[in-house]
Amino acid sequence: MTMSIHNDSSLSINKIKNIYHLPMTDLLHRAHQVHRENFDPHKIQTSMLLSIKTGGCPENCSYCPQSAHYQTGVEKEKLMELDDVVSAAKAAKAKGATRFCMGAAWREVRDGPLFDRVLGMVKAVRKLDMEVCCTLGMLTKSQAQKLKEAGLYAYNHNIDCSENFYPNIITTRKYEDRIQTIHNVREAGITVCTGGILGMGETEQDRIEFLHQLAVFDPQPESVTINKLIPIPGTPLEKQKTVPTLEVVRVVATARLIMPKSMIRLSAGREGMTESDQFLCFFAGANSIFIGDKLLTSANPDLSEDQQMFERLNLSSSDKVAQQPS
Ligand code: SAM
Ligand code: DTB
Ligand code: SF4
Repeated sequence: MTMSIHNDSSLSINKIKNIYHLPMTDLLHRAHQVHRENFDPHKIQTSMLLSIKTGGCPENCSYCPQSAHYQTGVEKEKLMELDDVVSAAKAAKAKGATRFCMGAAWREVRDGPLFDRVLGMVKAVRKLDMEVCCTLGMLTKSQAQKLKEAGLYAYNHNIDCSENFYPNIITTRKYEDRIQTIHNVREAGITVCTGGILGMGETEQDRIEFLHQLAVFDPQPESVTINKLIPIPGTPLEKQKTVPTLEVVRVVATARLIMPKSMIRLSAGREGMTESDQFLCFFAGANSIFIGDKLLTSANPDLSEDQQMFERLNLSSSDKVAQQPS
């Protein structure tokens, strides 16, 4: 059954628009208040990413360094071996990560030995007592079920932007395909991590519709990922202008108000944001980041820089690892 994209909800697009356009002082005040009601505002979850299968992806996502459609200098690599992934996960844990996310540049998962190897990775990382997350492209219901049985805690699958803006960015798959995978993940009992990218040329209306789509998932995603576009030379979006920080803050604050219990991850694009920029995002309700000097293929701030930022802002890494959903 294909689920509808917009289900019934009292959270109308207009209501979200009114929140998004509140005077900044009121928006920040309200978002921070809701943040405090639901979370410890001094705690930030730290996750680490590993690209287990890099480059050569058949999709044409206009932002992506790993798409085979563009010359970005990212070399195509084979799926990593189990032992190397386990070593990387142990190193991530030693650096304070409580969540480990394995990413593959695949359009979709195919059943067979490679998927079986990924299932082995999930099982092995699960034993290290971290939240295990994967982002592998589209999944069927039975693949989602197998990942769940292997111990997967979360699956990341981004809607990226509004449905209307989507065809400007990707034409090798449909928005509905993404939504369907998210439903498959949810049905298998895996927690949902989804979000998108700011700064791809979208309008404010697109951002509001994007936020609306995230908020009307029922239940709402446990984790919402907000990326600031990293413009990659060789991709169609290489010349995009940087999004002003206050626009990122507006999106984070709106997300916090309409999804009060979701973790909000300030993801790609922290490199180049000042400490005060990031502080505003944390104040507005962001409570998770990726640590380590590399995201999947692009740069992220050094761990020591983040540690110093945490000290100066009196933040600490949340040590709690969520219970596995039943
Ligand atoms: N292939 C899988 C998929 O598309 O779901 C998993 C990996 S894909 C790289 C994960 C997410 O990274 C994308 O959905 C996109 O939101 C984000 N991303 C990729 N390139 C980016 C960039 N240049 N700037 C910001 N975010 C980016
Ligand atoms: C997400 O929303 N952002 C992360 C994670 N989910 C997988 C990935 C960001 C990728 C940035 C570009 C790169 O490193 O290749
Ligand atoms: Fe990149 Fe994922 Fe799109 Fe492939 S499907 S081009 S890895 S974002």
